[in-house]
Amino acid sequence: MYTPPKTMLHAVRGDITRLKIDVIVNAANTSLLGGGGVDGAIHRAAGPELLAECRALGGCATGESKITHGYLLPARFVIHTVGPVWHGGSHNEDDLLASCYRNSLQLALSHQLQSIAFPAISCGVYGFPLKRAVAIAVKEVRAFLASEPGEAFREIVFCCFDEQALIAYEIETRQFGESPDA
Ligand code: AR6
Repeated sequence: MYTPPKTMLHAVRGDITRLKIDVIVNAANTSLLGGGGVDGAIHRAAGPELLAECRALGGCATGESKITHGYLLPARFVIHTVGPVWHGGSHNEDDLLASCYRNSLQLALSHQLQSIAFPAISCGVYGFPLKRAVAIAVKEVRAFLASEPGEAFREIVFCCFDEQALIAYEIETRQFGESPDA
């Protein structure tokens, strides 16, 4: 019986705009017209054509995702998703964050993209507690992979801008035995 290769799920430290991968995910805001943090970095690296394509998308609701080309980025596409702003945890933040991951994976799959990198959505300006967000991210990605028949992705990367995020992801992915060095 054919056993498809396992999806490589791992955390790396670095700048997501430098990754040569099918698609990177942007932690955007509902306007999709750019901002600070990873959003600003992605728009700067992709060039003005990205903003022009984003303008035509008409924004994006929290928890949802939209796709554009990558333009000057090494990544072929960008999936823009809008994470929740942290308001203490009782405003549906966990479910909305989980939706960002689920909808982004679904969108990538529907475009036949096989490698995808996520930043720590909502963990910067939007103030989501890092460990809690990382647990949701890893759980949601695993649930998505488990629900897909066959092998959906070759590689899923959690791209961490700082050491603290990297450690949090390494702990969480290692618990499931998915880091290559686990
Ligand atoms: N590569 C990877 N990760 C990065 C990079 C990068 N180049 N730059 C920052 N991060 P944030 P949010 C990390 O604030 O919390 C924007 O203005 C960062 O260290 O970018 O979802 C949008 O327009 C943190 O761990 O996104 C929205 O208004 C993570 O990316 C708002 O910020 C997310 O931090 C979204 O806030």
